[in-house]
Amino acid sequence: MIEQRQISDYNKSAAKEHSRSLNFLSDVLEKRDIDVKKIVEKIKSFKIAIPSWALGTGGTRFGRFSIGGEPANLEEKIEDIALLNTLNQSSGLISLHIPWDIPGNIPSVLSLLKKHNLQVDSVNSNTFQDQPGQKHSYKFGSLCHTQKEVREQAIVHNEEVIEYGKKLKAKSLTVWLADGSNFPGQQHFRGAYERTSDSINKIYKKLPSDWSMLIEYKPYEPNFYSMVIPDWGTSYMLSKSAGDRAKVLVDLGHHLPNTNIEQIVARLMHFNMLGGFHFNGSMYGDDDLTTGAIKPYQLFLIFNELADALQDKKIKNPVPAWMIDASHNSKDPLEDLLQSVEAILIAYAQALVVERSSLVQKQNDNDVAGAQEVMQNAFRTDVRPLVREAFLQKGGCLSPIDIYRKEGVRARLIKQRGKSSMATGL
Ligand code: PSV
Ligand code: MN
Repeated sequence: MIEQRQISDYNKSAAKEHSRSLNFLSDVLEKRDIDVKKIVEKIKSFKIAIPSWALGTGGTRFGRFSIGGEPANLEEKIEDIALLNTLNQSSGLISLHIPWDIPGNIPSVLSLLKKHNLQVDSVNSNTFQDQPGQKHSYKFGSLCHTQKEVREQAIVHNEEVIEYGKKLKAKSLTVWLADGSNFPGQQHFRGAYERTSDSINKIYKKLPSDWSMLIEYKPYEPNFYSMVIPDWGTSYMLSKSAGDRAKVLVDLGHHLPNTNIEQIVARLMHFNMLGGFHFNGSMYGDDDLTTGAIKPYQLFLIFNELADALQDKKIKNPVPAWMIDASHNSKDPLEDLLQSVEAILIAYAQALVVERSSLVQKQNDNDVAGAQEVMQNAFRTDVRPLVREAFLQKGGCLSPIDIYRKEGVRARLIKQRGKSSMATGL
């Protein structure tokens, strides 16, 4: 859709303005003793997975408004992700949800991925919906179900997902359960936990030895009285009982309003238990809005904890698997994803310009106002030139969303795929 030549032409036209703002920022940061080159390298190495289900317009229970030109199959989804990655060179990973995106022809999917230099990230199982022809229903739960046959069906599904993942060279399985209850008394809490833990342990045993398992929590929705895995503590306990390669996955939208997510992140990193991360933006709950659109300061604070732990030699937690988990119904999904990737990298860059030793000093001295100054100084620094420089150095575009619009990509996709093509997903 967009050729390398068009990207270089765009970059040439924006080069002067970019160097002016980068030089200005470099001066500011050098005065703070911050190594600009190192930061750009760190931004360059940050890779975010795009979920195969976020490329179409999302819907709500009140309706879905297709934008047109949506990818109708996995191959077209891969093409869309390739386009995003051509522009920002930071989103070369695809996360698949099965059975929404069953890879029909594995060799051709693999060669398409190779052609576009993309890799498969975590594979996700789906036991929150019934599929046509499925023997047992998940209406009253899956891995927690009171009936053994239902639990077994859900376990077998997870094993199938692992098999697909092995063929596609994935290295982790993400498990998110909708299991829970809507009314007090409906479910025996301890029994439901025990059955879930037992099922997860069985799935874990089927994981290849170089795989990890990511256990995602969510406080409510689709069940509104209780969820079997409502919080990071439950994910943590389930992981501990499954084995060393089971870890917690934090989805930003899966917290009650005003939860201190950055503290959860710090705690999990401290115990080497943060395995994965789902980015999205939220006002109230699991709103699936664009990352950073509503609470950019919170996103920065979360990155501050991640960056702090990642540079601390005492912390053994490897870099978590980053993924965007959003799909909105009022935007072009590709524009939404470009904005999310950029917002994530900006928050990361802001965290990298925190004057860390000064912050630690202020914390140790109980200099409350001083510590706040350090944090806000970093947050209020316009670090966008660093992110643009990272795009540029990797062969991407200085402004992915601008070129996407100028080249009229959506109109061309509609022409190619039709006005009513719909992507699979929620
Ligand atoms: C559930 O709300 C969730 O965050 C899980 O990660 C699912 O896999 C995904 O959303 C489905 O959109
Ligand atoms: Mn999620």
